[in-house]
Amino acid sequence: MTDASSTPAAPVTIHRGDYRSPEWLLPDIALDFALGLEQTHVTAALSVERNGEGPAPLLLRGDGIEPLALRVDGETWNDWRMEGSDLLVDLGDRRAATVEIETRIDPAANSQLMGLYASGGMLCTQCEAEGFRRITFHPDRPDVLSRYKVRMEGDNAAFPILLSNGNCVAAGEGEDGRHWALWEDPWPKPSYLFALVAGDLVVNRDHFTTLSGRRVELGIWVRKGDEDRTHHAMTALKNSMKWDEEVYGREYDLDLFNIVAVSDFNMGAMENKGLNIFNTRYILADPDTATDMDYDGVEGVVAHEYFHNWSGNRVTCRDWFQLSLKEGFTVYRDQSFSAAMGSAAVKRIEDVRLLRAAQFPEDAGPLAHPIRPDSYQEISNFYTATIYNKGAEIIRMMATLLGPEKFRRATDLYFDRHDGEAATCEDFVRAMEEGGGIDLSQFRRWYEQAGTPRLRISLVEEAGEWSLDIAQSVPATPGQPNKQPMMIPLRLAAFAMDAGAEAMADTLVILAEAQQRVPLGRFATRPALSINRGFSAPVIVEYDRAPGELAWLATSDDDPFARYEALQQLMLDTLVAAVAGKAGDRAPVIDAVALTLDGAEADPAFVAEAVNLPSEAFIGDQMVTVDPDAIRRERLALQGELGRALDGAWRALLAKPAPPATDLSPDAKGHRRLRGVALAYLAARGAEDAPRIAFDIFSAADGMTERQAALAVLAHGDSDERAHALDIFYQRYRDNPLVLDKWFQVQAWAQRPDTAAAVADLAGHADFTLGNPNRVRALYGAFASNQAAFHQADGAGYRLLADLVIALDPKNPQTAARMVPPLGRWKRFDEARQALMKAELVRILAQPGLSRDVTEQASKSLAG
Ligand code: B3K
Ligand code: ZN
Repeated sequence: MTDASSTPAAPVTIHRGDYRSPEWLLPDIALDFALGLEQTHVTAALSVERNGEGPAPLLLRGDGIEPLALRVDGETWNDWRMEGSDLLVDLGDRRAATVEIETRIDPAANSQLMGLYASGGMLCTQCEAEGFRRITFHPDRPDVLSRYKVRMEGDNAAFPILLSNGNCVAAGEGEDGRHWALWEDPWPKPSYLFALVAGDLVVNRDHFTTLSGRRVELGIWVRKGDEDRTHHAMTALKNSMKWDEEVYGREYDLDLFNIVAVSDFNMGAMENKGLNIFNTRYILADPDTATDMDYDGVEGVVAHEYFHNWSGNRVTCRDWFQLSLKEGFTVYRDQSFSAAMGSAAVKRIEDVRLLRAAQFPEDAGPLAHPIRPDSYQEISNFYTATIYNKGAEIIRMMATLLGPEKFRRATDLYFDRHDGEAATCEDFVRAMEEGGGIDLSQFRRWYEQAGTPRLRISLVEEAGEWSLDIAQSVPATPGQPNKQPMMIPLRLAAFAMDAGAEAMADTLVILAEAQQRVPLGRFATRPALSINRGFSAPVIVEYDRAPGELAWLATSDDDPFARYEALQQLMLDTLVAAVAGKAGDRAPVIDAVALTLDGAEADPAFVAEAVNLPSEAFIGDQMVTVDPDAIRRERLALQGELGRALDGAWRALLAKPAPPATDLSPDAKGHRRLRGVALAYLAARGAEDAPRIAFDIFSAADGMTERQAALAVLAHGDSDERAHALDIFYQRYRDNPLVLDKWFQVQAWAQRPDTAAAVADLAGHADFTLGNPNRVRALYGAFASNQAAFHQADGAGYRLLADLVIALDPKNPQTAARMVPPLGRWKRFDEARQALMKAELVRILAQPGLSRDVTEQASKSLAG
């Protein structure tokens, strides 16, 4: 149903330079909720104190709400007016007052899933970034911090569990089967960290004893029947708490830490103080329903939200332009945590793969923005791969520049200095400078300039002395035509291929100039170069290496990331040449993959990553004009060739029994991942028995990793087994929403000529709903990432996505806006596709009453 209270489109641009400190502070707030699914009555008592000198009225933001009553210091107050959806209260020359406001909301009608909303009979909140103003009138800006007291009352049968931030200090029975609870959070916080949950929930309880010996009660709250699927999340939570103490010296600061899992949620999870709210997808896991990747996702997101308790909550953001201050840093922290829990090398490969898949294209397109943007229309559109993942890379570079000890000193300084404050990115960089004793003046450009820097590298020799000539450039991006050189920490090594001996040990070079010569040393012969080891900087390196050199590095480099990179580059060069019509020699790729497979027993997860071909999208990113059909054809052809040439190796991997699904050790996960890759190669080679082998694996699987991998392989093909497996899967899991999402997803991923038509059919399936963001992402998100299907030449894919955006926008503008960017990549395609993509953006923009969210994304995408 349509959410009538959604904000109408009003493209007002907010500029970072316009920041002014708040005119009024709000040290204390008391909220009283009379809960009901269709009607919740809210009374907010705001204790306000004048901060500025002037007589400014109190500006309270609102969205889709009206004041039912307004009192100042207990007296009815008439000196107020509405300005758009905001409330201005004139308090005369008062310097302090208690302003009481009553509002009424309808959580069941809240399809935006922002503010207080109903999900499956329970009530929950999402306030970041600007959802609190949909509950009550409030300054709703992150630099206004308050101590919260929350009283809620509701029907005991419908809402037996009543939760909010902090500690429950009192509870009792009311009249007519109602009951109440009073929660107090001693830590001042911005409104975006407020949370409330009321529902019929069960709990998995545990506890954690902090470094200083304080006992913290832990609870993960879920719907009845789901409690057995919360153990992995609980272990991840306890491991995160311990890791943050050991690595950052950060202890938890309340006696209680609760997590609630909700099915209808716009993103992954939310770090509300002491009461994290999660998408069920990142809490629920058991071997029968969750893949190894799902398990890793649970661990990573639980850690991410927990780490926000310091990087985000204790030290929060001054304004939303500083979003990367908490998000980039927290992603860096969760990446480091996951690296410590499993294989650091594989985690780094995964993180870089994600950066290249999601962030590099964003940085090269119409929506490119610096990690600290200069302006926005709708802040929800800025929860991007740039803010999160590039933001994390920028923190990582500072950690690299400082080294572990100084980085720890600098983060201690940052946390201690800004504890309880709303800080800026500049505060963080200054703490890095002071703690690390280095000058980061030039490094600050990473916060200012959008676009992925490119390094053009050539190897030069003069009288036996070898050096690198490095030219760096940052491409023009919207609003930023001219760029300055960046400070780039680049890890290098050089090897003598003949002797197998190292010619230049791992070295950190700091680039700062547009053109720079980096001396390497005296070598007898041309060395093999290992560049950007560990992906020390988020840049694109252009350096021509012969297949022989790449093949040598793929097996002999001592840095696992560089080995992965070398093999991927070799594959990429081969594929890009093939797409351009140059049939090169496949032998170096086949030999390098074969040699890499020799290491399968020792490190199966790494090998699985390394031997997997680069994605179609990443191949497209290397081309001037993306040719989706040729890319699919050539990638399948190379996959088929590797399948044929190494048939025995793939079969050998599949012949061994799979590790039991309950074994979640890195080794077992690695073996399962490699078996999935092996099966895909066998199928791509067109082996006659491949569908049967895949179906056998599907049927015999004792867990979701193997089952889903086999189903995905079958979904690409056209066998009888395909239909059979899809049907079995559907019948078995039709009542499990998270698993049913996978059923939609594998079909949208299918590399088949009829996928766009299949997605159109699936959109009409009885189990498809626009009301659940997970389901929308499972079908349309997967489809938009299926390059050849989405870019089908007749434009059917573009039409499908635009139809979705138009249908979803009135209900859930935030999720609708997230579906727009794939249409914005039109510049990368041929003229016919460009015209079709732009026509869909024009059609979206012509919709009456379009949200601010979609308006911003579609108009910027169209402008290019
Ligand atoms: N901070 C939240 C994201 C909120 C998104 C609001 N549109 C989750 C996270 O990054 O941890
Ligand atoms: Zn976050």
